[in-house]
Amino acid sequence: MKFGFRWFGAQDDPIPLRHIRQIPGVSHVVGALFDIPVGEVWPAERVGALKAEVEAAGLRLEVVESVNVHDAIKIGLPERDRRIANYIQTIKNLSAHGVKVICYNFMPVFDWFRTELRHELPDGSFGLALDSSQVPDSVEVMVERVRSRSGGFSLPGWEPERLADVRALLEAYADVDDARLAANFEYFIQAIIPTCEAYGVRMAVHPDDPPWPLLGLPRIVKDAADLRRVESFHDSPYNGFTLCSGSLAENPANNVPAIIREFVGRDKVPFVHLRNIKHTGAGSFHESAHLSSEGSLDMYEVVRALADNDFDGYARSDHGRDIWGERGRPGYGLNDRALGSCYLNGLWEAITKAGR
Ligand SMILES: [Mn+2]
Repeated sequence: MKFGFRWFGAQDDPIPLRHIRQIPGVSHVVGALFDIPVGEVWPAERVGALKAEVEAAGLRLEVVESVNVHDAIKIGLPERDRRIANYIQTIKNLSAHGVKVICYNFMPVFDWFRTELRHELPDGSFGLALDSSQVPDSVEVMVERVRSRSGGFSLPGWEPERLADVRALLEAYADVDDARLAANFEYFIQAIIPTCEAYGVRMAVHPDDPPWPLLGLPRIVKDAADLRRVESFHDSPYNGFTLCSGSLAENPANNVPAIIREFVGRDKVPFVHLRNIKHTGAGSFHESAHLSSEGSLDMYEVVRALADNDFDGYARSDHGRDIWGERGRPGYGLNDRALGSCYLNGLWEAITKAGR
């Protein structure tokens, strides 16, 4: 397992690379070019500059999160072929600089969804939370709520430019049901995977977060059955998954260790996100510290499922809380994600050594 840490770039992340370099066990940065509009080509020289910056700090850049998929592709508009051609060029440009894995998602409109970005926990720390009773009827209210509570950061998937007319965007999805979204997903996968195979870049779709429909929008990457359908679009190690323990576990019916065993066992998982959540009611949860004792997920079983299947892909600690007075990017402060990295590396060492 190669351990990484998500970083939002020197312009937009308060955490310097030299601090990431000091987290024990972390050797990779999971990065992106956050300023390139969705659907445009990532210029090769910009990718090369990012890689050089990361390597100058003693870290590696082999996983990109995310190259987002343009809404025209998800909706199936005539413009999609041009957007797919751009995506294919981006895959080639990333490959030219040694990127091995692209994380992405196929969620309409919203990449992730929480009602609270600064939910106070009993120990005085703050984490993200979704309280299903607090989801507003109006998407404009929701967009404004996220914007005003983001602590001044532009949050991926909630870019103000893209959501400036969120009502029109939602209307564009009016005829896109589960079946149509799945057909558009299959069209995209069949178009890009031959390039991925030729250029050695593995696609890794992130599960829907949360894994259920919201605001009338379909969700089609929610559970093991959905993952098997995605797999069937083009059966190849290059058409794989970012198994995110927290996103999948938000639905208590998802058995996360079993999902890991199934898909890692078939070599379909180049990348994992490891975090814990605590269920607080039907359709409601808050994010917690990474330890099993702090949430609803047995993280020992999650890491053991990876180790038992000789997982040799990339991992990172997912969302952390704000602790010790840090006011970080929501979910992406330094301190708690660093604690999570150490805990997860400790589980990995204990499990893999005991198995020898
Ligand atoms: Mn995740």
